[in-house]
Amino acid sequence: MLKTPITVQRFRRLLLTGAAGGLGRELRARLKRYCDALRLSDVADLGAAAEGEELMPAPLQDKAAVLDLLRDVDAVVHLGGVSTEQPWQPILEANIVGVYHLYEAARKHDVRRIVLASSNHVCGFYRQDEVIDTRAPPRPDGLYGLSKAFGENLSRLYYDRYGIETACMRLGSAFPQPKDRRMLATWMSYDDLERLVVACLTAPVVGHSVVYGVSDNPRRWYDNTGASHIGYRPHDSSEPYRAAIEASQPPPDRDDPTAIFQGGAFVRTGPFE
Ligand code: 15L
Repeated sequence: MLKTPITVQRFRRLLLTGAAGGLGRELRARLKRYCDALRLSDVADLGAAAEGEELMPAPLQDKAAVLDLLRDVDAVVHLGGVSTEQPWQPILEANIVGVYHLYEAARKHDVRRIVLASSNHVCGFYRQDEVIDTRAPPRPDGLYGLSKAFGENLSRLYYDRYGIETACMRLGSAFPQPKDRRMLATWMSYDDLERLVVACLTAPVVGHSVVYGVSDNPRRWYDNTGASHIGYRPHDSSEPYRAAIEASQPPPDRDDPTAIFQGGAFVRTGPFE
């Protein structure tokens, strides 16, 4: 059940891309409470429009369609694109060409703020015995992480040249609950995801920021001190799940790269061609 919405400014129209994906479906119901109109886009089926929703399916590689998407929106939550390690072509089309189309459309329509779903996989080759902060230079663990680093850099350019503010959310593992030992560090609850997105949408000043999307897990690998101006305060923690996960899943081999690096299994996924 959805909790009471966080009290913040109300938007006239928000755009949510990737609205048919796992996190998109979750945010669809939640974001509607913060705006008069919620424009939803994806290439996958979006179902029927509820009251206050506008459905605009669009492939991100279609420049004209993306230009239409950003017309008359106050802000964008961009979850669209490839969200796992995949062959180069789909990553190129959605996460490189697509995100470029998004920022060009924002520039042309004078959209002032974008909340960009980046990923912990931008930094997946940092080790699990390191705590990295919001200034950590990218160390992508694959083509997917590399494409998210591109999005972070592109948004930096559009802030420096055109003043379009972006909060790059380096999301950890946003699922109903942590699934494995790694997620005891990287997990983010859906309620905390909502808190983060709303904070990124409504912070008085975002500029160009990186913020880690992670719950208040005691052994997390990310330090959000450099993003305190965003005002994100996680309320949840993976700790209540620890005992059950540790009892049911044997500790990994210490030489296993998926237990050495923060990106986990992503560090050895692919190549696909
Ligand atoms: C991500 O970036 C993925 O989109 C998500 O599916 C998870 O695998 C997550 O990272 C993770 O690292 O757990």
